[in-house]
Amino acid sequence: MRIDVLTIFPDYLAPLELSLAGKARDRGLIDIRVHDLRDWTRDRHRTVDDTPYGGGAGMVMKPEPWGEAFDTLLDDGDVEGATVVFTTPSGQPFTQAVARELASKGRLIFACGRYEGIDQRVIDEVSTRAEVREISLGDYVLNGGEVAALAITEAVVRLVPGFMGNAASLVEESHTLSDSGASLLEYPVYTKPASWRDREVPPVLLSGDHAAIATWRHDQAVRRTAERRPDLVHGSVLLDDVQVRPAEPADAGELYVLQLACWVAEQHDNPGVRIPALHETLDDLRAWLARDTVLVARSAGRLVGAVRASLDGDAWEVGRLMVAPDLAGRGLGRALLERIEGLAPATATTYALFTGAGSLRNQRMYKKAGYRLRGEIAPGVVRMTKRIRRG
Ligand code: JD8
Repeated sequence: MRIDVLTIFPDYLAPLELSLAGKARDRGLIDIRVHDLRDWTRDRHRTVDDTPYGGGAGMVMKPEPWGEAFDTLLDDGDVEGATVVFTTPSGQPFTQAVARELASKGRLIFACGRYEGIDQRVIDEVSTRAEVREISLGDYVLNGGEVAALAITEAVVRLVPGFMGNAASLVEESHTLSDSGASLLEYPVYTKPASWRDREVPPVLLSGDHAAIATWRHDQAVRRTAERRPDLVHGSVLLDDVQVRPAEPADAGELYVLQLACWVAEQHDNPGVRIPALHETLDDLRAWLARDTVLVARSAGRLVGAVRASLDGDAWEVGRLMVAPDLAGRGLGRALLERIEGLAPATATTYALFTGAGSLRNQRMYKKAGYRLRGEIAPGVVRMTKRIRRG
């Protein structure tokens, strides 16, 4: 990726040398070039600003230096098609989703304004010859666009393939929409010593029980998100006190009832299709409960969801994903899917499942989670798979 930055304060971007971007540059992953806008002025005072038409306080940045700077940078075609980013308080809010969009581009040109802003005709004119994004770092007023360009560059560069040592760590981050669509804040983290100033590390983290650690971390992330960022929890996994844990034999009875309730609804969407879950005995259920990896979700003691999985060759076969019908649509199914995916053994290369050909709502949820239809495996039954992304 090539990144150009246009500014009247080039030194403001010096941190890019130091940080992440600096390392990316050294590894040839990123080509960052910072340009002084005054290099495109023609008067001996290298003027870049003038009084605003219509009066008012402050100065406005003149169009000519910008126009000529873009003439140079946009004609310097070593990378096909540039995306020009004007950082401005009146721009689209910058988010992790926007960072992912920009990280997919071959070239970015940041235009950092100062004073009261840049003559609007510059944005309008550049929009005729390049993709233009106007992006704001946040709802507060800075004195110029450089800080935003720095922050956006850091958030984007670290998403560039090959940049982060282990891409897996990107998956778990805050604001990284999980496969379940839930956007959760990070769980608390700890390192040695286990005891510090009479403060202990939560014992579960020292237990080596990865399922329990995953459960604790998810619940901590859910709790933190609910407390600090309720705006992130629209309809998602935050059925306030849902606890997801490995199933136990004692869950069998409730599980059997929930299974029947869920698949009766499925039968409606798939008339004439033989649905195994509706032809199982309690003992059949007890058998796979003991054999497979099974998670259950409880809310206020009530069994509200469950999912199972088992390894078949290199496929982590996910199945019996169920959510109490009265709690559907809150993201619990997607969260359970995410959790059971997280328990896939290292030898698994693919997540796989099947659902009713008529179960369009389920198929939509699986597609949103990254699964792809792989055709009918029996009359009225479709298979969906997703490759496991690791590292
Ligand atoms: C570009 C000039 C200063 C802004 C009069 C103060 C972004 N999240 C953000 N807050 N502020 C900016 C930003 C501020 C800028 C410029 C970005 C160019 N200013 C102006 C309007 C009010 N002064 C930003 N991204």
